[in-house]
Amino acid sequence: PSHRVGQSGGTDMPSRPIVLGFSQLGSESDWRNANSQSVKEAAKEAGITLIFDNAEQSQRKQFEAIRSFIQQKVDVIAIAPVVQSGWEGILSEIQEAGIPVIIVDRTVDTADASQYVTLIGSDFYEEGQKAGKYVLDKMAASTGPIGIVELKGTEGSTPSIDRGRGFHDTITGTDKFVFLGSEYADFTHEQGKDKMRSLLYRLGGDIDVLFSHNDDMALGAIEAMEEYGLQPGKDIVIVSVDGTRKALEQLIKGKINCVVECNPLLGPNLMQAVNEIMEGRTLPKRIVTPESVFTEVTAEREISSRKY
Ligand code: GYE
Repeated sequence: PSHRVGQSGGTDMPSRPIVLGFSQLGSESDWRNANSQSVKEAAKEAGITLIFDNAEQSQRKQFEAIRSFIQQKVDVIAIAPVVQSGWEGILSEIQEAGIPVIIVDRTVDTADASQYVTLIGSDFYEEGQKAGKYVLDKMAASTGPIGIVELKGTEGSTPSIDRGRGFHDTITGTDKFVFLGSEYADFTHEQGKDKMRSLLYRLGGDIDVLFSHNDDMALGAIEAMEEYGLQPGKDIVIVSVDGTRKALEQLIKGKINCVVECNPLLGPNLMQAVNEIMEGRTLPKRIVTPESVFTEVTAEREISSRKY
C-alpha cells in the first residue's frame, strides 16, 4: 500500500525504464547459475534495468548490496536470501526508503509480512515429501533395516530446512528405515564429494540410500562412491533435487535413481511482478512454481528440452 507507484504508469509522464536491484545469494550450483541467467534474460526482454549483485553465499554481502541499491534509489529490490533468519533490520531499512521488496527462491522468516510484497519460489517441503515417497516405493519390497544418509545444503537456508522436514516427515513412522547420519555440504559439488567421503568412511556398507538436497552435491557424492568401490544407483539408491541436465544424464545412466524437480527459471515471473508493482496492482503474497519428479523413465524425454 505505501509503495512508490508508477514512474511509467501515467499517460503524459515521460517514461524511464524501471530499475531493479537484485541481490543474488551466490553461484554455488548449476541451479543458481540457471536462475541468474533467467533473471538477466527476462530483465532484458522486459526492458527493465537490472543491477545484479552476487553475494557469494554471504548474508553480510547481501546487506551491503541492498544498502547500495537503496542509495541508488532503485524502484524495486529483489532478494534471494541465503539463509532465512536475520532479515528484519535490513527489510526495515528498505521499508523506510519506501522501496517495494520481492523475495525470490528462498524465504525470510520475518514476523512482519508487510516487509515484502510477494515471495516467488518453490514449495521445498513438498519437494522433500516427493523424495521421501520415492524412497518408500523403491524400498517397498525390502524388510529393512534400510540405512539412510543425507547431504544437506546450506545450514539455515529454507530449501535445506524444508526439504529435510518434508523427507523426514514422510519416512518416519516406518521403522524399517534408520537415519545413520547427515552432513551440511553447502549445495556444492566439491563439498558433496568431501562429505560423502567421510560418511562412507564412517558408515561404509551400512548406507543403502542417499537423500541429497541438490544435484551438485549428488554428483560429487557419486564420485566419492565410485572411488570407494561402490556402484551409485545400485549399491546406494540416490535421490536428489533440482533436475539439472547433468543430473538427468546420471539418471539415464542409472547412477541417480530419482530427481525431484525444482524450477530455477523464475526470471519471467519476477519481471511480471516488478511491472505489476509499478502499475500499482495488488499481488498474491506467494507465487509457487509448479514442478514434477523425474525417474529413469521420464528423464530421457525431458533432457532434450533442458536449458541448464
Ligand atoms: O536447490 C540448490 C541451490 O534455493 C532452491 O539452492 C534453491 C537451491 C537449489 O544451491 O541447487
